[in-house]
Amino acid sequence: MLYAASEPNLTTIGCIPYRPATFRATRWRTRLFDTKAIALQRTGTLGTFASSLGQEAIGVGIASAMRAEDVLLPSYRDHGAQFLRGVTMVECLLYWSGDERGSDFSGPRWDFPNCIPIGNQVCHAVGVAYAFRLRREARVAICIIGDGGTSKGDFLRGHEHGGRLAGAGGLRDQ
Ligand SMILES: Cc1ncc(C[n+]2csc(CCOP(=O)(O)OP(=O)(O)O)c2C)c(N)n1
Repeated sequence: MLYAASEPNLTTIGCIPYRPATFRATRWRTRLFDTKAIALQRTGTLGTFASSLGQEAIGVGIASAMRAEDVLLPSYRDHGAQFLRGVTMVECLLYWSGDERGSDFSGPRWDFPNCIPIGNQVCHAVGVAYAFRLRREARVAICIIGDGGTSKGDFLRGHEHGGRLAGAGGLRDQ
């Protein structure tokens, strides 16, 4: 779902060009990373980890429609989107090991860290979109949420406020 003052024209707002090879490679990298991370977690090396097995294309697809200056507000299974936007695997592993330096991304400096509380990222995304609007910046805030999150108050309030704001914000229910 995209909140926009007018119907967005994806060719004119300058999305990252769709490159099938990069898209496929990032999907596979995400799948391989996932397999390895789960193995590390099961053997006690990694504290915890939220698998994105089978839904890699969602994150990668969303990120491939974003521009570098847009802002991603990920949930805990959005590694594919983060990798395509330039978050490194080392940062991801640091984060899941409990080291917050993993959220200090060397690539997309303005992207948000993983949102663990279900639904909070929707309100954050609306706030970011509101800031863009006040600053008159042509940027988009995108958050991703699971099915269960859509029954949370934060989702409903964020959704309502985002709709009223009709600013530049996006919400993807995976
Ligand atoms: C506010 C809040 N309540 C409960 C939890 C515990 N919790 C972690 S994952 C999860 C299920 C979320 O399901 P869904 O939104 O469908 O996303 P999925 O994990 O299936 O991608 C819950 C309830 C949480 N993280 N945050």
